[in-house]
Amino acid sequence: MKYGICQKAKNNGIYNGDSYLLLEKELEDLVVIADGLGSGELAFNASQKAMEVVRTYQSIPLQEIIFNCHNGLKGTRGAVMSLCRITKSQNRLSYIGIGNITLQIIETDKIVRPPSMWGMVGHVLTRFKTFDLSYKKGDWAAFYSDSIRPDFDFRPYITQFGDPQSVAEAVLSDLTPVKDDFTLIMINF
Ligand SMILES: [Mn+2]
Repeated sequence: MKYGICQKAKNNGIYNGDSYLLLEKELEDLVVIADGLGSGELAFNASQKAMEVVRTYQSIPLQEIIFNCHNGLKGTRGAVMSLCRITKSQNRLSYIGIGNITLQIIETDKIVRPPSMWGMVGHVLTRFKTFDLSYKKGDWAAFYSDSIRPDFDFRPYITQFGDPQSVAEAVLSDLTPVKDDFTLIMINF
């Protein structure tokens, strides 16, 4: 399993309001993106706070991590977030997305895009659920913030570039100048 990651701040800014975390362990990986509301330093602070909370609570169920983030982000701008726990021995992943943020699982014959729940972590959190999904070796996944359209087609990039870091860099290059803070995590399972 291989990861590729690219980030870029809107307008070449100093602060990217998006933050991400990739915690790779022997049995499970945890992948997280938070997009702080708005942009600039306050958005950065909110999404960094989310990463701090996730680090602290990384081993508990995803729903409980979200609740802890919701409490921890009170008093900040708030953030939309996606969390994914990948259980490598079972080729399964569980996913929660809150707000305008996307996961695509790209298989040879189809693309699976589990829906995000409405809300803003730190401000409004209503009902949400965890999606349990499976993948096969060789499948791809793309996690990203809303600088990339939810239905963006990564397949031509995968075909052309083949490894996750090159794919992420090529997508960023094509979307530059980015209209919003950009974060893309590509995974080749
Ligand atoms: Mn954004």
